[in-house]
Amino acid sequence: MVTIYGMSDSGNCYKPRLLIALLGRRFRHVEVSTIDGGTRQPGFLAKTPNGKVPLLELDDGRTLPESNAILAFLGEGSRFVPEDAFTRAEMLGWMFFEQYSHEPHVAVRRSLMIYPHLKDKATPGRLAETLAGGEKAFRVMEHRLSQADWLAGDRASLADIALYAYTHLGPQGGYDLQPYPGIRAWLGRVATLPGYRPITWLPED
Ligand SMILES: N[C@@H](CCC(=O)N[C@@H](CS)C(=O)NCC(=O)O)C(=O)O
Repeated sequence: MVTIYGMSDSGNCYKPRLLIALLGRRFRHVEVSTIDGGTRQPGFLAKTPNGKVPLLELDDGRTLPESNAILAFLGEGSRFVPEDAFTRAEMLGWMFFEQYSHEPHVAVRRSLMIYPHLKDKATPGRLAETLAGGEKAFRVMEHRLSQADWLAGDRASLADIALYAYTHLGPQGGYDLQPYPGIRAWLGRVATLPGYRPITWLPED
């Protein structure tokens, strides 16, 4: 059984948990937090020198960092990876978009707003910058989701899982999702996929 080292309230760490839930598979969760210094412990850094969660560990000891790479590995051959090469590339395009144009604003602003230890970093300038960046990302998503049910192709893919994670947490970062009816309808579609589990879900053992 695979192990995921992760922080339970992190959107990046929720992505692989959600995919595994949708696939009906099992995994072991090991809580490693940025808040208590867990990601900077020598034992964790020995597994992943970049010191970030999530980290996937296989039974043979191999490790894989980067949430979207973990999605690609766990989702290989599943219904969440389009067979058509162009649609698959569109899925990857949205996953790269998530990491470069969405997460650095939407996830960062949420962290600035919910974690007391980051209060000093939540300057008016940083909050304004991340608000504008996040709203731009939502406008790009709305453009697609006002015309289509899913981000790539005509069914849910890894791109939807990757972008769902922090988009549905947007209000915690002070984003108003009311102006984006396409995004709101899509959030509802993801949340009704068979096997869906919320971010608070962790396996029992
Ligand atoms: N690009 C990475 C980002 C991972 C990331 O930033 N994780 C945060 C928690 S959400 C973290 O581990 N931060 C610890 C640190 O930067 O020291 C991914 O998608 O997995």
